[in-house]
Amino acid sequence: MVDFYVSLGSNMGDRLDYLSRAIKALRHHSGIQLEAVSSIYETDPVGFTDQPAFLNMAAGGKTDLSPDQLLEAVMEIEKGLGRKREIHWGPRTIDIDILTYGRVTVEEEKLQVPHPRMAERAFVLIPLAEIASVLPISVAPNEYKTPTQLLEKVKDKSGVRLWKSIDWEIEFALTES
Ligand code: X6L
Ligand code: MG
Ligand code: MG
Repeated sequence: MVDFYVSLGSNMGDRLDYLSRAIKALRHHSGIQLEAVSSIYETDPVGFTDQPAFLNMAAGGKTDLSPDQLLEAVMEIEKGLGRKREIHWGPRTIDIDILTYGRVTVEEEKLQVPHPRMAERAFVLIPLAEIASVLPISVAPNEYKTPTQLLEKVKDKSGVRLWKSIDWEIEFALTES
């Protein structure tokens, strides 16, 4: 079993419902044990800025899937929630990105772990720091930084606002079953 973390985002339709359904799908996957979910943040779009605000969150747990199988699983969930790949960096019902998989580094064409641009993104790091503040993230060979350390270098965090605090009832249900 390996620890993993994902980042989730939605900026189309009922954003909270898409996030909830994605969490539920991860929780019900036989190869995944979800153990933590963050609060939900409303975030200004970055990259392609002319699109609606996102809701972003992070989640983590343990898995006996390989990195490729985990990617397969999250892509299946995205597909089931109506994810269409239209505009690059454009609006999406749901986006699930694998952030870390143990201390494993993956450098494949369709999968890079740790997520290569997570270190600069407040919309990824702020939710992640909430549930995994001391997680070691490989930033160079044999060099690890925690989400908290990475956040110190992010200059502008103003585009990330708390939208819904961790729902302790959901959190409890996650860890109980
Ligand atoms: C220069 C060039 C600076 C490109 C930034 C940043 C590109 C992020 C793509 C960039 C650049 C991305 C989300 C988002 C996207 C999300 C928020 C991406 C891919 N996904 N904005 N933009 N939340 N707030 O989940 O992350 S598109
Ligand atoms: Mg993404
Ligand atoms: Mg993605």
